[in-house]
Amino acid sequence: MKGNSKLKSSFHKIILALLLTPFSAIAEWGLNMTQGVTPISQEIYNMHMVTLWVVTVIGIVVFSIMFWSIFHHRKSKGAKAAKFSHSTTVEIIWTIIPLAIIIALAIPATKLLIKMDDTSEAKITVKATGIQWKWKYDYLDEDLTIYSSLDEKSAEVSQRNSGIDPMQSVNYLRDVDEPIVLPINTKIRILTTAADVIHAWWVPDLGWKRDAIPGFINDNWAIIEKAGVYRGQCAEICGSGHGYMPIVVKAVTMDEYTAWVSEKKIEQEAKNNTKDMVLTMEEHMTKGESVYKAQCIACHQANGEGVKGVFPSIAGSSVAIEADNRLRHIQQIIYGKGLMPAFGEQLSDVDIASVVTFTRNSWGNNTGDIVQAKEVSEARSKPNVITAGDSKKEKIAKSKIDELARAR
Ligand code: HEC
Ligand SMILES: [Cu+2]
Repeated sequence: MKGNSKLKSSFHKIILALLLTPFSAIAEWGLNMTQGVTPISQEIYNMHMVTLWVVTVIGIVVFSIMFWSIFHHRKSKGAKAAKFSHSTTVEIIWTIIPLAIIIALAIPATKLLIKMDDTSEAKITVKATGIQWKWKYDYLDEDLTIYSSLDEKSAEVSQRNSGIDPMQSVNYLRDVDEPIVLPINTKIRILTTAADVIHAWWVPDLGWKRDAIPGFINDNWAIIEKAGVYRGQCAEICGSGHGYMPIVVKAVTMDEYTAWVSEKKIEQEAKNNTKDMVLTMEEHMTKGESVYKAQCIACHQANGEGVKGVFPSIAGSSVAIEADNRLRHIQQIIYGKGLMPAFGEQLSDVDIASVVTFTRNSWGNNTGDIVQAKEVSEARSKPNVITAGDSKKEKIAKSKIDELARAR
């Protein structure tokens, strides 16, 4: 008896504590949808809240009637069950009322959807291309392209046995090396597509998510009303690096945006003109390591050993050791191969020279080779030795099939 009342009083305390919990504390749990920073995201939020209240009221009404009926017409009170089975009036009522509620909700929701779809009169258009595993942004009005990859810190922490606690790493897997910079209070159209598999571009604060599908272009728009940094991620399982391609939008004033664009254009210009740079071994190793950490670590791992059966080891790979394979090695980075994406557009001649030099002289690959930017620049205009080998193989395979067919 005594134990029971104790239990009861502690139960009461819990209920009381829950009731007294200030709303601000509940908000901190982050259970609700974000309001975001665009007019559309705010409207989506409002629509969501209206719907939430409507279903809450319906829930309360329906369950109240149900529980009241169960309680007041219980057997112990001598209730006798009614014998009727159909009531046309009741059926009409319980069809009409929900239908009216649904229509009442569908009208504003449809209006909002149509508004979301209207990308006309955008001042700036950015094309976001999902690539395993990074984002490429083309500023179509500016002739500017940037690549946005996982930041070096997250890439390092994500390595097995990195010895760093991810919980202690600020913005772990939520940060990139090059955020997409956009001006505030400007209608921006964002096109989404992909180069390899299906990705999805999602920044919750902008209120929407769009699939990025190879061969298709989807579009959406945003007017960001508040300057700040907004984080998102790829929202479509796109392979083992799916969790390693975050999105970071940096919203700034129009002036800051214009300044950023011209700065990036100068950088881009400089990047396209590195073929005459000559670095020492030491400089190549430092630069190469940082390129490697930013671009290659997700697949080939920090120790260069890759992931067995998926991503080959560069440590000890004939491509990265043998003198005859220098061109193949360089072109592998330029053109990619199979699951390995092409880096030719993203990386400058000197970046590729450094990462090739670095991988030819790390993890026991002690070739002593130095590859300079000029060699990379020349490799770009030489025939692709990688696909050349492949088509030969294809031909051999085909002739073999022919041979087998003839033998039959
Ligand atoms: C998305 C994953 C991925 C990324 C990122 C990646 N690679 Fe690869 N890499 C591969 C795959 C897969 C292969 C094997 C390709 C094949 O032979 O079909 C490969 C092969 C190689 C090879 C040849 C190894 C061999 O023995 O065949 C080298 C060298 C190489 N990559 C270097 C790099 C460098 C340098 C970078 C960074 C600039 C890089 N890779 C980025 C997936 C990746
Ligand atoms: Cu993806």
